[in-house]
Amino acid sequence: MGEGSCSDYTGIIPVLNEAETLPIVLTELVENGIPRDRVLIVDGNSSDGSREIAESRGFRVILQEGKGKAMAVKTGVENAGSECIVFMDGDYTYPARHIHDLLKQLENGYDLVIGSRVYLEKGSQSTLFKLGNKAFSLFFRVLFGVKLSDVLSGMYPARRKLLREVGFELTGFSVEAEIVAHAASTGFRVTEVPIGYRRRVGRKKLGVRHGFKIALNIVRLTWRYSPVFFILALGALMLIPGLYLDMFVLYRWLFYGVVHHVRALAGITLSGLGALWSILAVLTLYFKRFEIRVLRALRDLEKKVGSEAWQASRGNVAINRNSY
Ligand SMILES: Nc1nc2c(ncn2[C@@H]2O[C@H](COP(=O)(O)OP(=O)(O)OP(=O)(O)O)[C@@H](O)[C@H]2O)c(=O)[nH]1
Ligand SMILES: [Mg+2]
Repeated sequence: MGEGSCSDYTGIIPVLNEAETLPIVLTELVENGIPRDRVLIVDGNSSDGSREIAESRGFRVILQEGKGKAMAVKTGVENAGSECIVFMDGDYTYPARHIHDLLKQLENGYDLVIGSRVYLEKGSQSTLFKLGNKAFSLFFRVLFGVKLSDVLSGMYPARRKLLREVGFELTGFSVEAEIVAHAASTGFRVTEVPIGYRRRVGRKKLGVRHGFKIALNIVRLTWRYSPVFFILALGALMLIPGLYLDMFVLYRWLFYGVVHHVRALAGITLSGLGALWSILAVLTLYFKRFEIRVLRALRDLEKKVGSEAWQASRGNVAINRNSY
């Protein structure tokens, strides 16, 4: 692997009414060696003076298109001029000291590096959120075969090439999940690095409502990235009433000598179809993962050719055409 340095990067911070925390976030960035001109604040039309706070400290602020964090991320990607982009929230929950370590992994050939929130400050994450995050992680493991522990993290560097391919169609707080789903399902290299996470200052914006939205978005992502699996998995649900009927018929026959012909037929049909659908669903998963492996190999090859051609154009190495 290896695809060029990230010395030129943009730090994108989506901000909506973060006047309380933005000053310490910006100070922390500078203290950690992040130059002001590498940071792009994407404002969601804040009414608390967040925009003015950032501008008065010499940071570049742009107004997002549309509404919601996903659209803010999209606006940021469209306005970032660099190949490497790193995202961070403006609520002082993500320590800026991790930025350089995360970017290093991009330089090591990854396309997306998730800052996995492992070192949690007490009270920084609710149980509901942890459950939702676990559900997403399981979803990514089953569907795409990637082992990630914090797909909803708001601190992650990524290559612009990947981000430009994302549709940004999921509204709400699942923009990160959409980026990870696109990366994992189309052969981009994804990894994670453990980071710290602080308790939010001020009122938490995530609630039970967002929990439902996250669940709905898992369904939408499955439909989008693996529709055949989705249909077959739904069909596999026939196994539950089918097995119930089978057990009932068997029980009545064994203990009471009563034979339920119609229920037996229905039970066998449902459980048979359900079993068949389950097998087909597992097979589609297998083929999906195979497709991902092929795409990943192609992307790796593309990077290798690209970086060698780039080096050759600088006169450093000659392209060895026999090496593929
Ligand atoms: N531009 C823009 N930024 C947003 C919008 N919604 C949230 N943000 C910012 O996105 C970042 C993450 O939002 P949070 O509200 O902290 O979301 P969260 O971290 O998932 O939830 P909490 O647990 O409440 O912190 C923060 O910097 C917000 O200010 C929006 O609609 N537009
Ligand atoms: Mg937050």
